[in-house]
Formats: sequence, C-alpha cells, structure tokens
Amino acid sequence: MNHQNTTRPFLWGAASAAYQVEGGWRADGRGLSKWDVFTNGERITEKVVGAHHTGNVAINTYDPVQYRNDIALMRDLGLNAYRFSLSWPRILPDGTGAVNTAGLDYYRRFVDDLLAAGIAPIATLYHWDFPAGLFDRGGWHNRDSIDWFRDYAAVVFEALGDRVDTFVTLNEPFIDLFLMDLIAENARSGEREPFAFTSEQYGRQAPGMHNLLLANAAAVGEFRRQGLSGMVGIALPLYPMIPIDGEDAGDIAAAAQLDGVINRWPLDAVLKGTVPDDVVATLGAHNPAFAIPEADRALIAANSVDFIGVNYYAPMFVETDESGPLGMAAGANPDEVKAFNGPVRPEALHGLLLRLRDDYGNPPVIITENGAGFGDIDEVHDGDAIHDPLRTDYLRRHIDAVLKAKAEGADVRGYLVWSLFDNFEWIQGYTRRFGMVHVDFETQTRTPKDSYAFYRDLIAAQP
Ligand code: GCO
Repeated sequence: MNHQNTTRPFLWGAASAAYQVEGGWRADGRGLSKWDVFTNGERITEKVVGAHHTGNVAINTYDPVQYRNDIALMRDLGLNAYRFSLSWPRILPDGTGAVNTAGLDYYRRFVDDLLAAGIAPIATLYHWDFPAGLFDRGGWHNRDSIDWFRDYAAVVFEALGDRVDTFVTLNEPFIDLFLMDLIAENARSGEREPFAFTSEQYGRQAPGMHNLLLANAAAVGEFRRQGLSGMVGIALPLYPMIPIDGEDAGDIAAAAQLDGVINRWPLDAVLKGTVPDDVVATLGAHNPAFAIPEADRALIAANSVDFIGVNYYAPMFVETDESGPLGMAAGANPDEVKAFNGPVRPEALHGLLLRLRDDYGNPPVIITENGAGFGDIDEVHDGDAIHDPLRTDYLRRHIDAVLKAKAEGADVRGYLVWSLFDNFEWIQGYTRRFGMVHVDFETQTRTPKDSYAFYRDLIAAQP
C-alpha cells in the first residue's frame, strides 16, 4: 500500500454512479448492462415500488451541456473532488473485445472539464452495471469475470491514468451480489418476495463475492503493472453490527457473524491480503463447493489497495432469526428516526474509523459515500427554496464524526456526500431522493436544497 498524497488537501466532494445519473442508455455505441435488462426487460422496479422506472434517461449527465451546468453547481458548492463511475458497457459494449472510442471520449471530456473546474475526478470502474452479455454468461460467478474485469481495467487505466489519480475498482461488491442480484432473481422468479433471502442464496453468492475480491486484486495488479502514480482502492459498504439485545448471546454471535461476512471478509482481503476462514466456513455450510484455493490466496496477498473507500450510511441491528439467511435478521432498529438506509447513528461511523485505525494499520480512508434521504417530510418546497433539515442534520453530525476520528489519528483523506443530485435509486427508482440538489425528473431542472448551502458554507469554513 502506498500512502502517497499525504500532502494533498482534504477532499470535500460528492459521489454518483453511471447508471444512476447518465441516461444515454443507447447513445453512441453504448452496450447494455444488467440494469438495462432489469429495468426495461424484467422491470423489477414494478415489483418493488409498483412503478416502471429505468435509468434510460436518469438525470441526463451523458449530455455535455447538462453535465457542464452540473459542474458549475459543483464549483459553486466549493467541491475539490467528485466521484463518478464509468459505465463498463459504454466503454466495452460487449464487456470484452472492441473498445467504444465514443464512450472513452465522453469520459476523457468529463474528466478534463472537472479538472478545469479545479475538481479532482475519482473514478469508479464498476458500480453494478455489469455488461448484459457477460451477465448472461454467469457474471461474477464465472471465473472468467476476473480476466474480463482486468482487461476492462487495463483499458480504463491506459485511457484515463494520465489525468485521474484516484481510482475505485469496485463499488460495494457485497450489496451488488447479496442484495441487488438476489432481489432481481426473486422478482424474476416470483417464488418469494423480492427481499426474502435464504441461506442457500447466500451460500450460492459466496463464490461470486470471492471472484469480485480476485477481480479487485487483478485490477490493482494491472494498476501497478502500468506504473500509475495515483491511488487505487475499493469502496466497501461497511456496517457496524449492533446486537438487538446486547445481553443475548445469540444476538451477539449473530452480529459477529454478519460482521465477518459483510465487513471483515473484504477488509481482510483488500488491506491484509488474507481470507478469513471462519467466514468461508459460515458460507460454505450453505455451499459445500465454496473453497478458496492457495493460488487465489496468493493473488489477494500480493495486491492490497492504497486506500479504503468507506460507504457508510448506518449500522445494522442484528438478532437471531431461524427463518433468516444464515439464521439471523438484520436491519434498522424499529423504534427510531430512520433515513432510507437506516438509523441516524454518526457515532457508529466514528467507531468504524477507529476500528480501521486500530485493526487494519490505519490505512488511508476516503468516505466514498455518506448521505441520507427521509422522504417527502424532508423535501419541503417553499417558493424557490427546498428545506431538508433532516438531511442537513445528518450530514452535519456525520461530518463531525469523521473530523473527530481524523483528529484522533485516523488517516481520513476525504469525505464525499451521496449524493449531489437526486438520481435513480436502483430498485426504488426515482421514489427516493438523496440529493443536496433537487432534480425535476421530467424537466431535468436542478434546484439546490438547504443542505447544499450548508455543505457550501461548511467547506468554505474549513481551515
Ligand atoms: C449504495 C450505492 C449507491 C446508492 C446509495 C443510496 O451504497 O447502495 O453505492 O448507488 O444509491 O447508497 O442508497
């Protein structure tokens, strides 16, 4: 791991993802992703929110006029960094083979326009929009996916490595496989509620998760091979696990077990270069074929990341539940104010950052996602203003938690809000707003909310 960029100013930014913002789903040679199929073919948003939403247009950032106006809002906000993702099928329409130069040209222009505005680009290579043709060949469950991803990463690093110095290989591998793909599978099969997962499904997804960690290692190795000077990392969904009953041995054990599966497994792999065998055994109990050969362990051991991207929203509250996957149930505590992604617990983010400091050698950390949506109660239109006090309070308290951990020695390098703009929220479509800027999805009109002014003033007040 290289700890370079220690003299770089703290990154104050925001984050997004290609399928959630770009639109232009058939423009200029772009190929299809699994999400184009999920929303246009299997229409899973109808199964979850009862409406047919797609990312075909999203918030139109594939349009250069649109994104240049958006960059002006970023500049006025005072951002010095912006995280976005690259659409794999926009660059490699079939996922492998021929490069779509129009797709690369779009990202080169976008990066150059960010740089011209004094905003550092943070490029995520994969944020769930797996090429549809490769998904049909097994996606991450096909061991060839490691080579597919390495070859894609090689194209990206060669094309953008001269102007992007912070790359994220993968966004939230666990959520991609153990939540979104399973929801799509359940919605498609109709055999159970979209969110009703089973231990067998968890066991079946485990090899795919291992392949994602191998793909990360392969991409890190390619980054090193190309001798690029920047930093490469991964963005993990990290959830502090809290037993519902802190006195109950079962709940305590369940929380520890889920911490192993969701947090410790990827953290050990990408930071320590090791694979926790207790987690392999937990998942292997539901998939006897799941094992980690020595050669895989060697690839992981040789390719640790330069920084860890922390996607934090909320802790999980865990209890034993024989009917749940791995014999547990996890989610938000029933009796408190909850944002869409869980309860408002900034202290859990503080504790998580101290855990990374103490248990993982104090790696460079970028908060690659943190933010909240609370529904219409927190999107109050008032003339030209839009009041979102709950989001503003959430951001204030979580930024305080980050700066507190930083003051206590955690090597935090940046904080990126999810998200600058309201956008396509996956299976919830356009029904969940996370933006500091309101988007009218019909007219594409942008309207800054109160949280935008809060974040602008906070950034301006930084030493
Ligand atoms: C995630 C994804 C984002 C979501 C965001 C809000 O963390 O699930 O990275 O794409 O849109 O987190 O739920």
